[in-house]
Amino acid sequence: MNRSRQWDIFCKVIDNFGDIGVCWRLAAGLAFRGHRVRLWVDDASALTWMAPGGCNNVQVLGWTEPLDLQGANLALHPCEVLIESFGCEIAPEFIACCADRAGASGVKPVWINLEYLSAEPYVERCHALPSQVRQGPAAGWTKWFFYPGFTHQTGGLLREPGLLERQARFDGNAWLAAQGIVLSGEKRMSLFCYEPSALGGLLAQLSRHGLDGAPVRLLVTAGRAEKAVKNFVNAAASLQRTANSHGLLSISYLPCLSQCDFDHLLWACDLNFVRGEDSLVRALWSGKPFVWQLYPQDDGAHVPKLDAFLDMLEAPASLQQVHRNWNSVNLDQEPVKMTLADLAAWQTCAAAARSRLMAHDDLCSRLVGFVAKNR
Ligand code: TRH
Repeated sequence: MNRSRQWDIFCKVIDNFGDIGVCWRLAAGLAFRGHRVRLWVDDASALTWMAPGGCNNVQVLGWTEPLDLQGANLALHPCEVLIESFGCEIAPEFIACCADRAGASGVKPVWINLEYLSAEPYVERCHALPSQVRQGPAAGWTKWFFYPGFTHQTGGLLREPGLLERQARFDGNAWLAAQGIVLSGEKRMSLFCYEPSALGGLLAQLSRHGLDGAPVRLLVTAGRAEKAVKNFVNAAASLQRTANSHGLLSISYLPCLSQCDFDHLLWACDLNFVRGEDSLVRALWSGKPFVWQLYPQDDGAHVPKLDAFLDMLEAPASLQQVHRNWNSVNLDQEPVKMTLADLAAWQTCAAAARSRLMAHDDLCSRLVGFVAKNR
């Protein structure tokens, strides 16, 4: 039985919502398992809509410079596990304070370096490797690399208990109606993306043909996706009909949703476009067909990352092609025309991937076990 511990998670919001999205989900997951968490974040503003209800036993603290250590009550609740998310470099005054306490008690916190998610082979090689801290007040301590991933030999994926039961009780039509979205038999697609160059082609295709002739309602998330869609709609007269729902494509723009409602959106749709890291995992757990846009890297590192993911997913050829198109790989290819038969094949693929991945322990459980072993 793993005992309750005090965790300190450090998060720097670089851009987008993935950093805070993952750290919040991790913090809430640990709290749910009976742990106490201090989440230090330099910009907590997204939590007002992502997690409006907060979470018992998660204390959100500003990552100010210098850090306000008084408010954290480290004397009463000393840090037992330290999480450095995505190479954010924990505040040195916090390390110094931990080192002071460790000197007095003889017990060092377990220091975890939480990395990005990938299905590439290096993840299994690098997961759980130690690295010696060479300088500063924590010289001689060990940092452990913890890589999320899709196999038993990695850190796993974030997944809360009771997810499938919650989904089984969910009523998509009622949820959409509560958002003010009333449908009349359209296929539903959600859109969470950056600015894919294939977006204009997708909108044109949907407005001309719908999905294989079936009308489509596109549910566009707030922020970059909304802006990208509006740019195309404003520039193309043929797309302006989407605003008043007269064509085969109609569009609804959504407000920022809580993480919980973001799941509801994915569950309510027939096809989901997701991006980054955390929404990809949620799309996998939804068991619905999805298309993933990776965070584009200047050096092209997202291309092998995409290939490894599609292999893991056992994606059929049409799904591979739509992913390559959506991520601007193989630009010489024709934009994919999606058919209802494709959607059915993608559904089979998504359901199979979900059941394979569900058989693995989730990331929080593996992390808690890892910490117990390495203390
Ligand atoms: O926002 P992202 O693009 O974040 C990315 C990735 O994390 C990537 O790894 C990183 O390198 C890059 O940023 C800089 O996508 P991601 O990871 O899916 O995070 C989005 C979070 O926002 C996720 O927790 C879901 C949440 N969300 C809501 O809660 N409500 C919403 O309405 C929307 C659109 C998203």
